[in-house]
Amino acid sequence: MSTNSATIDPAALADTVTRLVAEQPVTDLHTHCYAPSFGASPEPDGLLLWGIDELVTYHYLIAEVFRVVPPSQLPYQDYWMMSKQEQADHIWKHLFVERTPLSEACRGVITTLTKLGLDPHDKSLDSYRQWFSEQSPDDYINKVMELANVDSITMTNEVFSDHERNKWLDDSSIGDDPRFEAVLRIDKMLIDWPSACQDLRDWEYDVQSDFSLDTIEEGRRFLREWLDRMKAIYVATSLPPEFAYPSFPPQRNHSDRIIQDILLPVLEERDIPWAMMIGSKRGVNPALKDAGDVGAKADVSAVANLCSDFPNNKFMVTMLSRENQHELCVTARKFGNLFVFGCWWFLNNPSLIEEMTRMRLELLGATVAPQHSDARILDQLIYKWDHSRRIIAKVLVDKYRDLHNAGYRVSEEQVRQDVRLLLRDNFRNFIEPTRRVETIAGSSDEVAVDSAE
Ligand code: FIX
Ligand code: ZN
Repeated sequence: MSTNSATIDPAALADTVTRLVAEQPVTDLHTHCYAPSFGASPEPDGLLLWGIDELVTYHYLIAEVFRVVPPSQLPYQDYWMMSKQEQADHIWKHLFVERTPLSEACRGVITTLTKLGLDPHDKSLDSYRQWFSEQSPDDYINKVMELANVDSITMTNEVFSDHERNKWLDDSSIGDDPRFEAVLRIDKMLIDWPSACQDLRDWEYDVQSDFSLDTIEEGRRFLREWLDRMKAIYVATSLPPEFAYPSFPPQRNHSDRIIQDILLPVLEERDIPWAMMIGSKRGVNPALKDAGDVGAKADVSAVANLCSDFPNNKFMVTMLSRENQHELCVTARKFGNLFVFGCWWFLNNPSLIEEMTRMRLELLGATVAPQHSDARILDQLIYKWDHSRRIIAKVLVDKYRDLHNAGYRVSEEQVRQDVRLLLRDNFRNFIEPTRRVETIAGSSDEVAVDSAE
């Protein structure tokens, strides 16, 4: 490989890599943040959540406050009856004023406030509320994207939510904000086909849960129409730990038929990936609502079987269990149509991000997307990326040091390229394979995604 810039002095390695990681804009490939055209909090039906009350009532923090003030002292239903501001005051008091905000989700609020120029030590939320009330959501998005150095926010667009679906139907330009890209999220089709079928029939697609008649063609029509309406860059599904392909026993819930006959043919024809987020167990404590889910170990062979049986399809995969990560990396060595991404949900903690990023670089080199934010509240982009960037930089420094000890010097240009691939271009190239990218050798290479090891 030829390089066109001087090699980095080992003494300057940590500072240089940390700076280059901070400077690289990131394409955030999975969030739950919405463009302001979908309405913004505190409007009751606004889908863009932002501001101090949303930040403090993040569902990660709801789970944490019930460890400190258990339901024997504050019953779940009493918490849910409170106004958003009362909930935020309760969480602030117990997790931030009366205790040290040690957990990752608590630290995230502190980082966010500090980076916004606010002192995070206030005992009351009132001054923060005042500051946020002076921001307009539209300009504030730009400020957050600048602080987080995020160049594009990928939404999660829930077609099976009536509320969101109606917004898309009512306004054909709702998805046109250039800062945001859409993703068609279709969990219900794979998890509860009879109910998804009923919805599709209500929306005038002629589908039957037993796959008779025109079900396949009509199911495909549904996906095509919504991919077009949303201009979706991929289709996403969160799947339980029991997810299997082929399913066991076969035919139990028709998921094989949906995958083989409806979903993958449409995605192949459009050259759009299917993102599988595997390992979420929903509603283990339903009283906690969104905070009541857990993760569990899944079977990675489902991923291998899909990648092998559908070589013309592209699969993006993240798994929720720490125990699945090594096997997933090894599987990705075998299939060029498998793209590993992110440290999802309960794995989005410094110790686990570090372990996973290290393992991925060792097994897969710079061919993954090491992180996505999963931000639900816009402001969280600031802390999620600040925290993750520091860890990614730390791991890269170690890897370049190892290379140095092996007798190899990296240049600043090489580091810049690695970081660009990790934080943006690997994902872009995977979803858009004919895109041309500049390499450090100065050539313009067409990216291919279908080469197996
Ligand atoms: O299914 C998902 O996309 C999950 O990321 C969320 O539903 C989950 O609640 C979450 O916020 C995780 O970070
Ligand atoms: Zn998510």
